[in-house]
Order: sequence, then structure tokens, then C-alpha cells
Amino acid sequence: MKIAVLSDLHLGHGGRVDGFGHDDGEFLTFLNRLEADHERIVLAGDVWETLHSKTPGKAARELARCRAAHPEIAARFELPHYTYLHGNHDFVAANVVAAPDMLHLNVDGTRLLFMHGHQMDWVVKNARAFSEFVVWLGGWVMRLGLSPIKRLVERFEEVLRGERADVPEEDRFQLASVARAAELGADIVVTGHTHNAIVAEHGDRLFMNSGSCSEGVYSWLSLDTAQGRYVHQVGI
Ligand SMILES: [Mn+2]
Repeated sequence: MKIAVLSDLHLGHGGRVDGFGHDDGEFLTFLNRLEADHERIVLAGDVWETLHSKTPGKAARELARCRAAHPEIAARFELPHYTYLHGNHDFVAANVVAAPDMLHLNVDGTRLLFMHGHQMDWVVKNARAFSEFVVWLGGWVMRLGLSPIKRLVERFEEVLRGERADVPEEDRFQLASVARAAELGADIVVTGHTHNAIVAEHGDRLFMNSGSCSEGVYSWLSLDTAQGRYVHQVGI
């Protein structure tokens, strides 16, 4: 089976705080190509940016607003080709559209585990209200056009998560994901969340991160269980 994975689109309500950064029509063309070549497309969380309202705590209303700002993409994601898992920026989708936080698949003898990845992020796990507040502040940083501050905060978050892109065996986020895969009996664990695309072997298990399909970059994963081909792709 061929499965494509996209995450961290951060589709917003339009304007300056919308980090999606793709033309909707062009993005639909990209989705057409993915659909033609993959039997299933997993949307691995942070699809919608529901934490960037002007005043905090309006996630459900914000989800509706984001969907209204990108109506064709919202409709496309409803099709049976797609499986939507929620992330921490669209946590509210768990309640509003019953988006689960994990997907297990067992195909061609390979056991796959998909999840956004906030489950392995201690800041989100232990201080969700605080992390949502930081994201909300980030919305104002974007509104005010302070991108160096945004990059600084992102770097700080990478350090908190213990990411080590250069040394997978010391990357705490990857290790926690692989440990979760071992617990749940999966051979391959697929996440998003960090916005850092990676395919890394950890013993007999494989860690994959789809990166972020936002800010004009087409970052995605292609999993071919029949061929045993698991790759990160950039571009249409
Ligand atoms: Mn996330």
C-alpha cells in the first residue's frame, strides 16, 4: 500500500497570521497528484491553526473560521482518501470532528503508527495551557511581523524537546517516539510536530517526521509498504 503523510499545514484564517503560505489552487493540484499515486493520505495534525485568535481560548470558532478561509481544501480533506489526526494546534478537532490522536495500520506485514507528536512533547503534555498561550503569543508576533523572535522561540522549543537532528540516537523526541512504537508493537512511527523532516533508523524500527507542509514548502512523506520504500519528499 502507498500512503502519503502531510502535517503541520497550519492553515489559518487568512492574512498575516496564516502560516500556510500556499496558493489554495496550487495546493489542490498537489493533492490531486498525491491522490493519484497513493491509496491513502494521512493528515498528521496541526492541519488547522486554531490558536491564533486575537483573544485566547476561541479554538472551536477559530477552526470554523480557518475552514471558511480555505473552503476547497476543507472539503477535500473530508473525502474518504484522507485520515485526519489532530495535533496540538488543532486539538479542538478531537471534539468538533472527532479527529483521533493516533492511527495504527497493519499493511503488507508492516505495523505503522501515526501520531502528531505532541504526545512526546513534555511542554504540551505537562503544561498544555501554557504551551497554547505561547502559540497564541506567536500569533501576535506574526501579526506584528517579528519573525526573528518567532525563529528564536522555535529554536527554544527544539531545545526543550531535546531534538538533535545530527545525532538521531540522542534525539529525545525521536527516542520517545520509537519507545512509544515499541510499546504499541509498531515497526514504523510517523510524526510531525517539530517541523523538522527526518527519516532515521533506530535499531529495527524506523522513525519518520513529515516536516511542515507550510510556508510555501511542499514537505511530505511517501510510504510504500509493498516495496519497503520510506522517503521524505520536497516539492510537488
Ligand atoms: Mn504541533
